[in-house]
Amino acid sequence: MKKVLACSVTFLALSLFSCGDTGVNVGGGGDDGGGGGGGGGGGKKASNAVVITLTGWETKETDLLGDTKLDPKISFTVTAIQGGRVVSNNSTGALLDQDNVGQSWSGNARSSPVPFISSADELRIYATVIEKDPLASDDISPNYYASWMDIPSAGYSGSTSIGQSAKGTSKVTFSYQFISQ
Ligand SMILES: [Ca+2]
Ligand SMILES: [Ca+2]
Repeated sequence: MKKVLACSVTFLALSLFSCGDTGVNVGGGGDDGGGGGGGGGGGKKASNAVVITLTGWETKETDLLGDTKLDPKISFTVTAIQGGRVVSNNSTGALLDQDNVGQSWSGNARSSPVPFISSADELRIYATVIEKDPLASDDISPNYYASWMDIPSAGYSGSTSIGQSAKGTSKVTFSYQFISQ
């Protein structure tokens, strides 16, 4: 399921992302029977943080003079939106920050828990990918983000990819685990 955002909402969320960005609705509520309840159902504990593990990155971007040994720095931002407003916006540190890794990477780079406002209507996870250069680094972040319209319950986990491997952008694959802390 996909949804196209109104420009105003996108602008409010993060000015880094231009109008017309598309969110990928990963689906909330969990696959464990409750579904769609927004974590409010009896017995389910609401989550207020998410642990993100970067597992893959790909691009077709090239570096100076066509060099394919890229130097990526990758982090994630967790944005909670309530009533059309951003109510929390927290980032992981860099989960990958290496030189000359090429145009793809795979592994397991796990974040600390990233907190968010649990009463939000929507939760988004954005990936930021910087291709480092000595003088002017390039932002090759995905043009997509993951979105949950119902905040998953604590214990819910899964994985997804956002974006595409192309010039000027990236495909980022990650897993997520919602927790209560
Ligand atoms: Ca570059
Ligand atoms: Ca570079």
